[in-house]
Amino acid sequence: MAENGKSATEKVPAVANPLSEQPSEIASNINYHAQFSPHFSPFKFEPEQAFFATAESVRDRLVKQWNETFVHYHKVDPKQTYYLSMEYLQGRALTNAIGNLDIQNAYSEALNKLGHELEEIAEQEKDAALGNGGLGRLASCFLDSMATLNLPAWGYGLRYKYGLFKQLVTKQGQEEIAEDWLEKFSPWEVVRHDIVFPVRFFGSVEINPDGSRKWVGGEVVQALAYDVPIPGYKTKNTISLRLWEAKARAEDFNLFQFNDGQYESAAQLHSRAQQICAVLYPGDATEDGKLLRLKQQFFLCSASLQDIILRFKERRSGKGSWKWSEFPSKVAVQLNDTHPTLAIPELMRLLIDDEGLGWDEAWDVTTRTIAYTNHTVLPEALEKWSQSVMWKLLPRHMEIIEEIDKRFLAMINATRPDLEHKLPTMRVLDHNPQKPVVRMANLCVVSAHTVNGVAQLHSDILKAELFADYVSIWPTKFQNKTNGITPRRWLRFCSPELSNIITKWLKTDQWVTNLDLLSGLREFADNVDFQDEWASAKMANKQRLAQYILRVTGESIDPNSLFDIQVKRIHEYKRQLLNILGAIYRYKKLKEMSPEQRKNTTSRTIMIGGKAFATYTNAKRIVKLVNDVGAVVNNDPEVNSYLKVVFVPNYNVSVAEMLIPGSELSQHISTAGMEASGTSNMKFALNGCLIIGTLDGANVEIREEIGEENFFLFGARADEVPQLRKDRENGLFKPDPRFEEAKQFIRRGAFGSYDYNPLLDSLEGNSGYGRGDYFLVGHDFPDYMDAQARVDEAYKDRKKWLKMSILSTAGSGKFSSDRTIAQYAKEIWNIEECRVP
Ligand code: HBZ
Repeated sequence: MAENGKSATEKVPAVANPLSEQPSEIASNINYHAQFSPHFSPFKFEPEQAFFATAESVRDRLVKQWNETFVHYHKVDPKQTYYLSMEYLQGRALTNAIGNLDIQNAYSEALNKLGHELEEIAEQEKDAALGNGGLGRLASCFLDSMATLNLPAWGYGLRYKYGLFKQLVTKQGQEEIAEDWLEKFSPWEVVRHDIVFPVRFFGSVEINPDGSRKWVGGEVVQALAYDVPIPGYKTKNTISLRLWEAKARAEDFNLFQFNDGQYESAAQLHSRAQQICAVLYPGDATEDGKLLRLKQQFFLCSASLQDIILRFKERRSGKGSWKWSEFPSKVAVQLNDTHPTLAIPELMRLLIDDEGLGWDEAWDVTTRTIAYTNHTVLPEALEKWSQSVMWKLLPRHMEIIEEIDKRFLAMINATRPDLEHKLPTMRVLDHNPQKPVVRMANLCVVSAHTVNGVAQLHSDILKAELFADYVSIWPTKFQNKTNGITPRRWLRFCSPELSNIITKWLKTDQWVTNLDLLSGLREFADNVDFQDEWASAKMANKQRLAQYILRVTGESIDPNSLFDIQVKRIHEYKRQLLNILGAIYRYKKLKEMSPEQRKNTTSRTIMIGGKAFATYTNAKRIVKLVNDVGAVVNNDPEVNSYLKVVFVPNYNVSVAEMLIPGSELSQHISTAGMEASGTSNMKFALNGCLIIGTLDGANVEIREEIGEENFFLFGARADEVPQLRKDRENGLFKPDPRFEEAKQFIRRGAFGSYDYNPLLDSLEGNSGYGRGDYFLVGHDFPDYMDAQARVDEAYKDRKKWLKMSILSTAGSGKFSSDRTIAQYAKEIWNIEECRVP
């Protein structure tokens, strides 16, 4: 027996059938792993050891169906999609895997037999945070839907050693700590020692005697595959997320130098290779940082394409003779934003230089294979790479990009003289003499067969603005694919209480894979019994959240107050500043009220969470401001039973799974036209949380679906924003007195002595860098406060609020990533279900 009396037992456990669903057999399989897949000292079986042994026992089942999926796809040889993304925000995998395998109860019981609770064991797992925010989490939701829909599809990414940093919040504000998610190891990944591809950097281009070209020299790094299984919900299909790790070759270690005592230079190539996958997005302020980021991007593209081509050849050669022109009928490659754009010239290079195709044939194959998703219209996020850096790192690819640019130019000159004057902004290469760059978005638009935005408004803006000039050339190239979220992680597993009620009243659990069925809840929206059950499930989730907040912040919050949450990356366009200025105004008014007057207000707990990019000064000031406001408000005995302001530290996928089910109001308040879609808005609405928001991104469609009377709308519309900015420049903006009052309160030191003037100054003046209120906080403030007043009123009417909450969930069916992925499959990839028998 272990010291704590919990098993793993000293007896040799009976070798259980690893696929049995009997709790006792599962328990012995967990025991078996604790003993025979040892990672710790023997007979230790604390929650941490129990987690790893449990995960390994779950992996046993996954491996079986994973292999079957692979074999089946190989045999059927369907057209397959490859999702290329520099980011995946997977979060934890245990609860999700057990849930998708539909063996929750058996595992719960098995762990009880071993003296543990499943929930506690699941909390031992570290989040896999190989992404920054929405774009990375979207990729992970998509994988879940691809598997659930039995689609032949895989993800490709990088195996960063350090993912997104851990956020520590102190009196000084945010501090970033490296987070080593592999510190112990990940029980989910399987290293494929047989899957290794060389990836070249630098070097030069040689011309062969026959005139063909060859990229030679430079440095070569090995890409080694690590696979993570992605199980579908209640299906055998289990797909792969293949993450590449960079390794130097043994012969790159200079033994001679090492023996000579030159240890560092002996291992130079090894340490250079290790840098490639060391961190998610190294800061790109320095030249070195830029080069490393570009190396990462190319590393992902080259390794993935070599793998895809090899698989294509293997599968085709089993079927007799084949032609390269068939490649696009077997392979679809989706670029998650421009980060993997180098897949375009790399596929061209592999086809032309290695496979001997002519330009036209290679171009035809490439353009029919590749599709591109845009996730932002913010100019600073549109990738541009210096041509000189590109020539240095990827000389052959620059030749190919020049040729693509040249042919695009020739095509416009020959067929569209009316567009000639637009060429300076339409071309792939920007020949600005100061700093010539490659515009990655333009390269994608010119080369991809389909370009899509991620919500209707965003796709409309792409067509009307960013890519307007291309639309008349390729009118059918541009599509919309409104984002979605997986209903498994974001309702079924994160809120079992609410899920059970939904299943009970709908008399089916089919909604988990057919989310449109939630509309069936509408007929119960006024039913008192249903409302009571709904309210008690929400209350249970609020209590769980309150305990969590107490544990991580020391702040005790009242589950009877309105839980108001804004969690997302901290960015000026997302306007956390609008939220906190509203909270400050609320605090000031509460202070001015008599105790009697306060009793008539709606008690609120405002929670704000999110990470600021390490070098984004204003974002870090916002984090600090929220904390400083919390410190004052929460310790003010006059008001703190009516208002609390809490900064939730280290917001990540697992924290979201705790916050969202306990939320009642959530804020999605970006300046209209700036948030491409948003996806947390969908998660909140799905969990019966009401939204206060602008007409931006997917908010527009959420409001349409759940009904405008169930959405607290405020603020300028996207089409008004340019004129409002101009008016402001012309001195026509008249600030609301409430807005001035809130800012003055901070400036006068109500929240401590930290100098918030530079942050507040960004809201002043009519124009100028970091001034002139580019994000229209001042313009939208009065409308925002009015919408907040409507929230307070609505919350006082319990029945009305519950009805709105139910209708939010009932109207969320459209936002399942199953719907999004089914649309990609049909309208972009042209792939079909391939179910493992
Ligand atoms: O992609 C987000 C959008 O802001 C959000 O509106 C949308 O819902 C989501 C999914 O489509 N974009 C990002 O998350 N973008 C990044 O994380 C990013 C990462 C590296 C960059 C630029 C952007 O260099």
